[in-house]
Amino acid sequence: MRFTPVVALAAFTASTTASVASDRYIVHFADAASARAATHASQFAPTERRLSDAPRHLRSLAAGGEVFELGPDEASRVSALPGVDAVEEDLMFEPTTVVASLWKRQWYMHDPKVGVDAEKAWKYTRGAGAVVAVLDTGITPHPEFDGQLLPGYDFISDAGAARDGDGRDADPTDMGNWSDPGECHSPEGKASTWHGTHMAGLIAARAGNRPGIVGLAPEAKLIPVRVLGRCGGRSSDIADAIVWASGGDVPGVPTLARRADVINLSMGTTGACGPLLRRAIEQARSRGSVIVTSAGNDQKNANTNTPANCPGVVSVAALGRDGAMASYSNFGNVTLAAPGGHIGDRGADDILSTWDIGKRGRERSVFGYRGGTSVAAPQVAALVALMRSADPDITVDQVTQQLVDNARPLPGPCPKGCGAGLMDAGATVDAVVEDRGRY
Ligand SMILES: [Ca+2]
Ligand SMILES: [Ca+2]
Ligand SMILES: [Ca+2]
Repeated sequence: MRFTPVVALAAFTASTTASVASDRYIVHFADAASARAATHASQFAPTERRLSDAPRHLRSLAAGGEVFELGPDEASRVSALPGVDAVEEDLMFEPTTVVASLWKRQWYMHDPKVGVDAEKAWKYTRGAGAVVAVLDTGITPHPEFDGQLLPGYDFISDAGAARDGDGRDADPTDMGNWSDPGECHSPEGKASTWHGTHMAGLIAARAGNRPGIVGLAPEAKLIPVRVLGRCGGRSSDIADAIVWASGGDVPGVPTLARRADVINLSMGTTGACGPLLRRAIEQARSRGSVIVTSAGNDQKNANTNTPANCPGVVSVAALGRDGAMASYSNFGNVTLAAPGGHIGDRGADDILSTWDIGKRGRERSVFGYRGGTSVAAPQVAALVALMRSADPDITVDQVTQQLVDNARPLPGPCPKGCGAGLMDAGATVDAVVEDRGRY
């Protein structure tokens, strides 16, 4: 007996549950007769149909193919039926900066090869109770941060670099770090990067809102700390901000009620780790804050880049979409690696996060791609938040040890050294939960 597509479609869709949401798919049939039979029969589907009761034919397409409403589970099985050549999703197109759900584009979270296995970690925790300080260019308003932010601070003491009219203040809003031609070692000038906003989204963009992304620790809280302005930031401001974010006293600035569990430093410059940064980092560690830094994008050993070369930090190299060390990444003296995408032509192989569309001042919240060791570090910082959420008593050194012990082998080559391997959120949080109370 030969099953027609219609009969076969009806036979298996009955076994799917009503809880499976239907979606639109384009079914390509092998011949006109199969198409006619399928589309004709589905006209007799009940008008008050429940979702996924039966495939519902919506229309025939001028370029060939029939639009059906199918559950996502049904689609793959329909494609295997006799008489069906192919099934494709009726994709939702929107303006390039905003799409309905961006989870599929967050490959760094779930790609089986080079992703960090967020979903396994989320079986245990989404970061509730943990606090992450992001020392960066500040923060911009974005729907992804609604309810996610704790009060931050602006540590930029030079008003010209801060662009907010004064020195240090309690408002860490990013005023833009664009440069005019000839400024900041840039002959052509540069657009604002909204770098801090991008880092913050990777850590704790909230879950559940659409359109949107989700951070690796969506229930953790963010402390936005502004230290990088026009042409960058000074170690004097950065060191004070590290002390402050870790709960220490900085003259003239209200002390934090609760120190950050982890401080993200996606920044660097060539040189040794100076005495000031060494002391600030050691003090922060002694108060229980883990320091995560980018390894740097200089294609050199990370021991040439500071703060990546400061004692006691977790330094993070970057992997490309293929799982090999990214061409720009520093290497060698690093703790581990995380997905970082590419640099240059920004696209789907880069790391998607929160952004603002403004070229100078902020204008409108959007999502955008960025590559670099900068975007690798916050994924590790978010993992530290998950670890502290799972076990608030885990020490700074135990955090580092668990990150190293549970990293997985690199999917691609890194001949000059990527530390312990690829960060693995699932395996690491699993191990922290397993070891809880055993230290
Ligand atoms: Ca200011
Ligand atoms: Ca300010
Ligand atoms: Ca979101």
